[in-house]
Amino acid sequence: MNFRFLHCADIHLGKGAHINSERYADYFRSFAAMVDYAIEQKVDAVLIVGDFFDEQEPSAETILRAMQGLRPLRENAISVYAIEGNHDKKKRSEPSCALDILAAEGYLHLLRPEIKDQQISLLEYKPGSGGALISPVEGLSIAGLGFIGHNPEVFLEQAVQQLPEGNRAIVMYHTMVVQSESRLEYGYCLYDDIKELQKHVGYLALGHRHTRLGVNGEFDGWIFNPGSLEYVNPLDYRLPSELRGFFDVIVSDDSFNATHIESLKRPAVTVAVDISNCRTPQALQDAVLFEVDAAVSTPLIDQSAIIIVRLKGSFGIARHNIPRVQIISELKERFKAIHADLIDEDLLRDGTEEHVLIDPDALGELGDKARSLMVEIMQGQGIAVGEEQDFSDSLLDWKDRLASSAATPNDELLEEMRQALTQFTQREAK
Ligand SMILES: [Mn+2]
Repeated sequence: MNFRFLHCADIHLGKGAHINSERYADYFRSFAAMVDYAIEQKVDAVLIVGDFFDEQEPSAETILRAMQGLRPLRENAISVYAIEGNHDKKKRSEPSCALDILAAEGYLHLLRPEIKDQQISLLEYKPGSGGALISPVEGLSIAGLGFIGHNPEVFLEQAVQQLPEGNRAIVMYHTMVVQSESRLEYGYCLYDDIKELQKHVGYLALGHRHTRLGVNGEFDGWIFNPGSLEYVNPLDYRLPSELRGFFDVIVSDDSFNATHIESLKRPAVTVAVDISNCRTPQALQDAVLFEVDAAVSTPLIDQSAIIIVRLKGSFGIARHNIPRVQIISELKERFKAIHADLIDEDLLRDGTEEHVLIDPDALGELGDKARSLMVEIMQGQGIAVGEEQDFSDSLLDWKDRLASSAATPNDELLEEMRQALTQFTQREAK
């Protein structure tokens, strides 16, 4: 067999728009650099394992630039296979999402399974009519599962049973695999629950976790996660750059040989500043600027790096007296930072955690938690038995839709909502 592909995930196109146009462009630039690599190396395919877009409803500009980014692959006949992630998946109340636009224009093949009554079906993929299973070359299958929040391990097992026998298989799945139950969160798989599937899956291509997994043979060497291409969340910046990138994978008759390639990204520095002895706002500001000056070299200044300051120690002044705005504008001015931020370490639950409530970018994760909580409440109350997940997704989609519609939703919208939600209440009455 002769097949070579790139495996990437969590591109988050559209991110950074609220910071400035340059930061917004960074995400496209990082993707473009990977596309250049794909063409130079003449790979056969690129796999995008979820969260290509940062939002469910990317702006028209973001969709346009995504198309520009994908076009060279199309021109070079490099196939692109994509699945939805939690950030860019189709809303339940709508028939299609932004990825469907790209698929309809021939930029990528969107693999999407059918899920009905808690049963997943992998239909054979046909351009124009969808499906989740494709064989790009004889003897090899690619299955795309997307993001399934609730009990992802159950759906993975169901999907694996539908893989064609005799073929080697790549399964694309937007989920995180963890070793211990204490790390388990909504949308994650516990390794013990899926390790038997190794017999049937040659390469489990993951997305969702923004740092790489699989370069050290973790999880018996068949599970790979490339990490995001760019830094996505504020706490990402402090981690080494090489943890994020994409895999270059050569499939041979008896193995998947994956090499992790670090992606191009905006340089970032995180500077920890102990402010225990600062008694005045001015002293605090001086301490921050002094430490940053020591940590940031001229090349970093020339590249307009991202500068994150983490305040440590017990404060000599009240938190609300910290001159945040002033410090951030000083950092931008003096060190030409494209983006600067102050993180108050004492407010972080745990310095090593990836999800922090004060992080505005973690709102997506918070949405996931809301879903999971809603499911638990429904299960406890016997509401929509067996369809708790679907009902919860549906309710949250409607909440979003109503929030973005006019103050008083029109009759048409209300009727649509009635139809979408009635199925769940009827089930309960049975
Ligand atoms: Mn994700």
